[in-house]
Amino acid sequence: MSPNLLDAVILQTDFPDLHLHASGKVRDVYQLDNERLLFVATDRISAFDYVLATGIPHKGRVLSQMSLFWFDFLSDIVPNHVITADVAQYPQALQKYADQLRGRSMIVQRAEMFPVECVVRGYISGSAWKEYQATGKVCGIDLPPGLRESEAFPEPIFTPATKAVSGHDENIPFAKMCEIVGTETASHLRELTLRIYKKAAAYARQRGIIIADTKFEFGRTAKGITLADEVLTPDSSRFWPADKYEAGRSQESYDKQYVRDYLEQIRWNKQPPAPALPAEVATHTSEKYLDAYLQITGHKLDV
Ligand code: PZK
Repeated sequence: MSPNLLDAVILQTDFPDLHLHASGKVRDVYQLDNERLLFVATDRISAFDYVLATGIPHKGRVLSQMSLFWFDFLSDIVPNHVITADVAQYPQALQKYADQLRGRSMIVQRAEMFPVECVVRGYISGSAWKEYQATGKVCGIDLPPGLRESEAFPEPIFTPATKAVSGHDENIPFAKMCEIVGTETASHLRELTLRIYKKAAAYARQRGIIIADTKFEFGRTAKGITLADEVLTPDSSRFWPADKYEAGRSQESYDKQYVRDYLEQIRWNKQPPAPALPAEVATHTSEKYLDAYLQITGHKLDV
């Protein structure tokens, strides 16, 4: 291990001869050739919509390895975009970056991505809770009266969204999704999303984690409709510790609660620049990600 854990953190990778394909708050995708992309998870963390100045040790590897676990777990339901995460099998041109890539990257099949986010919610929280309180519906779906905050829906609900120009997701009715991708594809994506969520959430629940909601991105490849991006990580989902769950109030985040509490405590105005975190907040948060990985997969991630 590095003498100082925070020194080992990768906030920004350095691949001078690669072409960026897409860049997110905490992960980046590079173009390799017409068929393949290189997907890289950094140790960056976002909170209250901004990337913080401090990285979280091991976070990129945890999220990458957790996605790989779920891709395999779900492979009986849906094909996925992963070609390999074994750096020794990467093209020669990437071998000089092996130390930056190991454990936090994968080579994926390039897909024709559907321009919709496939969101599924098993429990009512966040924007869905606000909307339900105001209207009795969530994304146009009628729900029984009397649901309490964080309560499970009678059945998980599919609430698609599109990426708005702001970068925020904009919920759309299922009928709008049908206009965007076609009725047949929309129905197929809805069915896949619900099946995947139910299988994963039942598994995670047995292992002490409630997956309250999550978001999938799919694309079309030679294998047909293919699961892409990252899957069922704390960044793409709400994970709640099951042993602290109680309906009727908001739930603590499995991974980011300590970060949010710190940012509230220092009374950050939530405008850039985002502050740094004290080392103990970063290391505590790192432990939460490592715990989530252990809880879900049953193995420790090597640190
Ligand atoms: C793709 N994103 C989202 C944005 C990220 C990821 N297999 C694929 N084929 C074609 N395109 C994509 C994928 C995947 N996965 C996904 N953008 C393009 C995204 C920003 C950063 F890491």
